[in-house]
Amino acid sequence: MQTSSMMMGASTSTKPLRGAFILFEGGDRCGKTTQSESLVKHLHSKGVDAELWKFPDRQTAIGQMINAYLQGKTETDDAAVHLLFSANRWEKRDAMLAALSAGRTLVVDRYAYSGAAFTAAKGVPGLDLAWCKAPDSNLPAPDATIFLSITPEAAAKRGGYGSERYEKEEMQKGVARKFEQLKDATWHSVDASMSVEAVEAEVRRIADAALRSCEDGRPVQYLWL
Ligand code: NYM
Ligand code: MG
Repeated sequence: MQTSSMMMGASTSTKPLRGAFILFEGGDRCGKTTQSESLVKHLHSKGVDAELWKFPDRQTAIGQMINAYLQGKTETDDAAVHLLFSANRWEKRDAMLAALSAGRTLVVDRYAYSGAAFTAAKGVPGLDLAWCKAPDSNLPAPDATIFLSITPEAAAKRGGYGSERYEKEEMQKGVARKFEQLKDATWHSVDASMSVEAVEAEVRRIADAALRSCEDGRPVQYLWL
């Protein structure tokens, strides 16, 4: 009896294992929604405590301002809206850290990399990549960023872009170039033009490795890496 409980104690450790922060990034129509939902289902099927989060979170007061802007219902200064996107992440920071330390894995659909890439792609004087990155500095960083890579031409063929702001081929090309400059140590580029199943297999491999690194005691990291 004593031996088995000691063994359990040894294998589970006193501090609960933290969850992993797995981020999906990419241009519009790259398959992030399909893949992030599929990954969460897969993790659940393996008994992993996992949740899907999405940025912008359009539910909050700040998120509603962002939503109105994306739908073209309001015009907002480019710098001001950039700071709203960032604030929309900051207002979730405490909940994010609490979930991770409670052992919950967060699968996140867009984050600070989208924030920097989309605003910097506008080419507004003064709003360069360094300026765009600054407000997100010190937010929790992902353990793995899965970048679903697809050419804007191929993405546009997927039933066309939606009608939201930014969903234009020219803009998406600029965004792709900015993402290229944002690659860091967390980055895993996956060819999103492959079949859904092939992308899923790659995604699961990357996610498994991220979960294992957190099990091995990797602490939460902070932007920018
Ligand atoms: N977007 C998203 C930004 O411009 N800045 C940000 O910080 C984030 C998180 O919002 N075209 C853009 C990228 C998308 C749009 O996202 C809405 P989605 O994933 O299409 O709902
Ligand atoms: Mg979109």
